Amino acid sequence: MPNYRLVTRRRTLCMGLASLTTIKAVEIAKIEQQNRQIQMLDNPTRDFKILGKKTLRERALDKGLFFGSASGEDKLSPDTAFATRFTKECNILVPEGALKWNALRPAPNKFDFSEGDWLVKFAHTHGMLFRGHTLVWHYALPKWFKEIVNPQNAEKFFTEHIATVTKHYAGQMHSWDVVNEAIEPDDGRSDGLRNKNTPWFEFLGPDYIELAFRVAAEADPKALLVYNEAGLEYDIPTHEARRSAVLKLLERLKSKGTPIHALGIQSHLAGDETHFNPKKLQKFLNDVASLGLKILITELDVKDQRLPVDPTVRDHIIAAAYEDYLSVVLDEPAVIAVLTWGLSDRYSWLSIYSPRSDGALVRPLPLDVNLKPKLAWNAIARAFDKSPKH
Ligand code: 9MR
Repeated sequence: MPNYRLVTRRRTLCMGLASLTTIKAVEIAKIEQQNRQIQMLDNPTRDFKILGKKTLRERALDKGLFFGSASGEDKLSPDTAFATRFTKECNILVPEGALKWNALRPAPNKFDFSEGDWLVKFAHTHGMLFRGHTLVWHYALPKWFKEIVNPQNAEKFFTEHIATVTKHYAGQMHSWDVVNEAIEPDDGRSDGLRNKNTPWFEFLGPDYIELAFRVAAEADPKALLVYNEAGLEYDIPTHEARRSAVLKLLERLKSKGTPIHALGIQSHLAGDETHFNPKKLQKFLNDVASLGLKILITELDVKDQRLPVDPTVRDHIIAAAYEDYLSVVLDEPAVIAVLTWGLSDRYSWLSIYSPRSDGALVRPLPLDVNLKPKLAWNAIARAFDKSPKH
């Protein structure tokens, strides 16, 4: 007599395995399809030839633009080869971390300007402008912050921080990212403002953004005051929602007479993103410009985490992303500067935050680890060369 229970169990197991196999097959098909799409991004015949020997800073200046990058004392001070190349290529420097709360505020009543001061001196000694990043962010707060800051004293900490830091660098700053990443439509508010995990919204309400610009303008009337935001570049629903929320925020700030002068578009691009829509991006830039605002590309790089490992193929796809993006951006007269988030693959946040699963080094920036220009460098140079005068 067959053991019916065993048979049933075996049958269930077989059915389970069968559906697992189907799921696996669907997943494999999906990955293969993605891989095919990525391969199609590469056009090996597209050349990135450049004319002349000018550096990026010279090519940008020819068009009335600035080109620069983010870095820190920990790289520019010990790595002289890198520092020399940096000063050749860039005419604007932004600290990658030195002016964030967690760097500036070792203790509740203490400010530490040592790295910022080193960087501003380095910039000005080498004929570079200096820009500040960032006065208000929900992230990169010091460890003591959670225990000390509360609804009663938050406004005091907020205004004191902005006033002290902007006064310290008053007259030396080209521009300040006054508020960074205040939009998060996923948080569910109709105006798209981030209201979760942000002490500023939680303690001060939505008007903290306007307040920040007013305090900064009073302390440093010369600096260009910028609202800086991520995730605005592609034709995908999440970016569409973010663009629309940013525009609404900028309109609101302008209508209240807030001293805001520019939008910073971070531009962390993804090499495998297929939803780039020049018309949509152009329209967004135009809408921002028609509010009387300037535009800066503040943190440009191209993530290559999921691109084919072959560096030749990878560099082609990355360069195409740079050139396609910058060609649209530089057509907009309101754009005044392009900054990459790091200059050489020797130092990129993506090697830590978005490493490749195969262990290969990431290649998101214009120079390789040996400071040699890659196709991405050519792509930026070509975009400047083709750009109209600004
Ligand atoms: O590249 C920066 C990384 O080294 C820091 O650990 C991190 C937190 O301070 O910030 C990174 O820079 C971010 C920038 O400040 C705001 N836009 C996104 C950038 C990349 O995460």
